[in-house]
Amino acid sequence: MVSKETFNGSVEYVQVMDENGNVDQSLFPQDLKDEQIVEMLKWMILTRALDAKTLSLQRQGRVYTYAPLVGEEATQVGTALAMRKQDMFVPGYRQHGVYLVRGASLEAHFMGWRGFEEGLKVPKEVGGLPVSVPVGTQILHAVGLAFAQKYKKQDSVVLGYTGDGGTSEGDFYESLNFAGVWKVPVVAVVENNEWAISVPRSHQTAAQTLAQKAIAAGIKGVQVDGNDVIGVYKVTKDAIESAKNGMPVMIESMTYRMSMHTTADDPTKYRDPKEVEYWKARDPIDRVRKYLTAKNLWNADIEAKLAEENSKRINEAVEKAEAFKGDPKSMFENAYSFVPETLQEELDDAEANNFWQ
Ligand SMILES: Cc1ncc(C[n+]2csc(CCOP(=O)(O)OP(=O)(O)O)c2C)c(N)n1
Ligand SMILES: [Mg+2]
Repeated sequence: MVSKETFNGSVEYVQVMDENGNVDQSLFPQDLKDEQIVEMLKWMILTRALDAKTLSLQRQGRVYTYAPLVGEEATQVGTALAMRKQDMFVPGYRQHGVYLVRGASLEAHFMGWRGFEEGLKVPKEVGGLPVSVPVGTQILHAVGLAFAQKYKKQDSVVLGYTGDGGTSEGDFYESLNFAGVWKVPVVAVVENNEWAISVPRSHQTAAQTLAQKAIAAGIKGVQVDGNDVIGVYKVTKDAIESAKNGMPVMIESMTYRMSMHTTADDPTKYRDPKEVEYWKARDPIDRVRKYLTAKNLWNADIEAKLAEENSKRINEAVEKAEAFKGDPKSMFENAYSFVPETLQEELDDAEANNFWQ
C-alpha cells in the first residue's frame, strides 16, 4: 500500500494599493511612472462618466437594456492598459472600459447600446471582438483566437473576459483544459463582481477561490484585488508574459458590481445594502485619487476640468449616435445565412403594416 500526497496547490492574492491609497513598494511595478498612474485615474473617471450617462439615457428610453460597470473600473482599465498593441480581447457585455482604453469610440458605445450593429463593428486596431451576451463562451473564443495566433506564429496574447457566474459553465472548464494542453497564449480574466444576477458568489461553487480552477487545468491561477488598478495592471502584465511563453493564466479579479446586473434588474430585492456600503469604502477610483493627491499630482481643479471635458466629449458622442438613422430592416439580417419562413412572415407583416414609417 502506498499513500502519499501527489499534488499540493496554492493561489496567490495580490494587492499593490490598498483602499487608503497606500502602496506596497515591494510589489510596485518598477516600470510604472507617475504619469501612467494619472492616466489610469483619468481612464477610470471617463469610464465611470460614460457608464452614468448610458444609464441615464436608458432611463429616458434613449438606450436599450444596459449592463452598468460602476465599481469594476480598475479591473477593466488595469487589464486593458497592460495589453500590448498587438494583443486582443474577447469581452462579454459589461467591459465598456476595456473598449475605451483600447481606442474604441464613445460614439460606437452609444450606437451599440442603442441597438445598431454599426456600433458593434470593432475597428481592427482596437483588437477586440464585439459585445457578446452568452455566459461562458468568451474564454472558449479567446482560446480559439489565441490558438490561431500561435499557429500563425504571431506574437499576440488574447484576453478573454467572463464573470464569476461564467466560471460555472462547462465552456469555461473546456477552454482552460485546452489552453493548458496546447500551451495557448491566453489569459482568462474572471471579473468576479460577487454576483451573477441574483446568485451570489457563495452559491456559484464550493471551491474556496475561483482562481484555483486553473490549477486543475495545469495552468496558473492568481487572485488580485480587482479594485486596485495597479495590482490588476501588474498581474495582467505578468500574465501576458507568462501566456506568451506557454503558460496560460487565469486571473480572478476580485471586484464588486456596485449597481444593478442590467437595467432589467433590481438588486434591492436580493442583496443587503450593507454589502454595497462595504464595497463603496473600497472604491477603485477613490484610492488612486488619494494616492495622487498626496503626491501633489491631483487636485479638485484638475478633477473639475476633466469632468467638464469628459462631459463635453460624451455629449457630443450621444448627439452623433442619436443622429444616426439605421435601416430597421437590418434586424432581419445576419442571424441566419438564409431567411427562414417564420422570419419572412414577420418581414412581410412589417411591410404590409408600414412598420418602417
Ligand atoms: C448561456 C447563458 N445562460 C444564461 C444567460 C442569462 N444571463 C445573462 S448574464 C447572467 C449572469 C452572469 O453572471 P456573471 O458571469 O457573474 O457576470 P456578470 O453579469 O456579473 O458580469 C445570466 C445568467 C445567458 N446570457 N447566457
Ligand atoms: Mg458576476
